[in-house]
Amino acid sequence: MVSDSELQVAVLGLGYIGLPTAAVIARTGAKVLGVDVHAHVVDTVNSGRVHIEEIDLDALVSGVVARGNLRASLQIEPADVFVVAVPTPFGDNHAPDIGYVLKAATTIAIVLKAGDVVILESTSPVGTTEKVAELLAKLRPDLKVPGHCTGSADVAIAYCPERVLPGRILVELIDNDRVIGGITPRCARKALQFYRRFVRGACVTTTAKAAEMTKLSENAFRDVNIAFANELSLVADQMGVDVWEVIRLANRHPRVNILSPGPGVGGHCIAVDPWFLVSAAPDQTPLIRTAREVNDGKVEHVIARACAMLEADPTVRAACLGLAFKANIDDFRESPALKVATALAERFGARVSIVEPYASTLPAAFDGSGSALIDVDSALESCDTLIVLVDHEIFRSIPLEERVGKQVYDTRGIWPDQPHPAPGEPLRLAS
Ligand code: SAJ
Repeated sequence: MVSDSELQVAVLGLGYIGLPTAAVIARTGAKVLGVDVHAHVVDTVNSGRVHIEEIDLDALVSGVVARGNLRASLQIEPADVFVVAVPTPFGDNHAPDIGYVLKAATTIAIVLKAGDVVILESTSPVGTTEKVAELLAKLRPDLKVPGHCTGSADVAIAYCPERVLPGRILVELIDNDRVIGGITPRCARKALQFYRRFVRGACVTTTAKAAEMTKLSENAFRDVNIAFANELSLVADQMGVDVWEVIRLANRHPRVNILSPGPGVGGHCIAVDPWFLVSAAPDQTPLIRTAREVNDGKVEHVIARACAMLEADPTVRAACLGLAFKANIDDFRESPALKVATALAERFGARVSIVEPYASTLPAAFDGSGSALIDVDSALESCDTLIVLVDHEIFRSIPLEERVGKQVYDTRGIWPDQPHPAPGEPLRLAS
């Protein structure tokens, strides 16, 4: 393969995965072109700025853009390696929609040449990489495409799922192990050479299908385990037991590691990807489907519980703490906290205030509700009920003396020192 400074890479999709990936590759000295369909994303990146919040990403992007190693465009250009990081949402009946992936492949086909490597990183249903190969073979009959030719193929096609955690993306892009699945073993080896340029973790090769299923299995594993914790929180509440204490104690067992209950599962991965397995094999996935239903059901449970608190006393003024889908990030996609807060705002209007340090204005879903965005200090002064929906660090650090006399519904278990409820008094609900 060519040297770092000569390598041309095109990253299709400059979102939460594509932009950090493009910037990390650009830092190795490669010339990276980020391709996106949104003009404002292209303009923002070309001016050295970022359109998403991620630790240290702004400095990295501004540096690689200033050095001329990263630029963005609406148009594809020839490259040696193409990395596809576009969304794969689900449509009706939770069926995955790989339309953006196929569109990206169609775009790549315009400039694809012998020797190029095409890598799909988007979370995808099993068999998607083969569909990409099939499409490229159809669009470029002049090239020998792996799986669709005899002898050595002209191009390599592989699947390598991203595995990074929002908030730690730049660290995990380098340190995490990568699973690289080729349409053929040769494809996997070509892609492996590329990842070795910037990945410190181990790079393990396999087939494209096994790599696709590995990614889905990782997120389904987490979803099932969170569902277990969420189910326990309902049981514990029913029994009048503190679920957080039970989990802390159970986790002292050397082979038990229960995750944390919460108001439901959000984000664009764990709440979505397990459906790709369910939709492909509905009869074989009762556990994975039920876990999804338990986690989605938890949001409804929290809404009902919080509504009951506000209905029980019309003088109650509540603050919803957090809108993000998890702690210390500004990402509200599929956020259970957002769902709970908007449901409460819609129903109780100005009696419900919102605290979200990662937002400068309330999302449009609150328009016309009468709810206001306030800061932590105002919430502690003006609200007698605190509904914890996100475990942001700033909420965790509110000391007990500032919570005295307040009714607390802590769906994240951030305040272990919160007094246990007096009989009949719902001071510390977990679920
Ligand atoms: N959550 C709980 N309890 C827990 C852990 C998480 O309620 O004990 C909730 C979070 O609050 C959040 C949701 O689950 O609403 C998902 O958060 P997360 O931190 O578990 O995962 P994501 O969506 O940020 O990132 C996941 C990661 N996958 C796994 O850990 C297996 C990440 O490594 C993947 O790269 C990412 O999905 C992805 O893009 O697929």
